[in-house]
Amino acid sequence: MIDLIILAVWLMLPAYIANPAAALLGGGRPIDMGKNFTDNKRILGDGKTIRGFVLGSFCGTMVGILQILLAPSIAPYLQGYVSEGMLTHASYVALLTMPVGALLGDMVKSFFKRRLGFERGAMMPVADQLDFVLGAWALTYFLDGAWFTANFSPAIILTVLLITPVLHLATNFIGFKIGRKDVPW
Ligand code: CTP
Ligand code: MG
Ligand code: K
Repeated sequence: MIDLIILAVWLMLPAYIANPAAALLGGGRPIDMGKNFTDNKRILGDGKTIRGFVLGSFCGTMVGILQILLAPSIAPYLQGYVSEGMLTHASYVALLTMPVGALLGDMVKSFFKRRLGFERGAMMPVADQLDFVLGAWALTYFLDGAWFTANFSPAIILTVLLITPVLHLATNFIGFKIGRKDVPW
């Protein structure tokens, strides 16, 4: 089981990094330029900024590049935990699609949150925790389906769906404690 968790975190890391990086480094001009949708509510809201999107994607991609560079030295320690070759079968497409897809998924969720009347930052259980996972998977599947299906077995997908909410809540709690988030979710 621990092997599944290690591999799930390893595969998801560029997407996982994108969110807290956007929270730490985001701010400034909102992506929706402050505009309202036809329902007179904000299209996305002030929580989705251009800087957060760009720097969050950048950090996720940088972490993915580090992973590719480190994989050969880490792989021997994980022998027996993850199947051979897993850590070293890199996708240069996924380096971008995992973090960018994660933040696109987060944006799509905010769009629907606003339509449903949730204020910026209001908690929407499940959607808040899995938005970026679904976004990362969708964009990656679309642009590098071969890599996606080779790595994301049903067991890994289930593991990611189970561990992500826990990891997400833990990260957000830290963000709240250090004063980067107004709410602990
Ligand atoms: N953030 C950003 N740009 C993004 C995504 C996030 O600047 N594209 C920053 C914002 O400061 C945001 C914080 O990260 O407030 C936390 O992100 P998230 O929880 O996704 O946003 P919320 O403020 O909760 O807004 P929403 O209700 O729309 O999800
Ligand atoms: Mg939030
Ligand atoms: K989020």
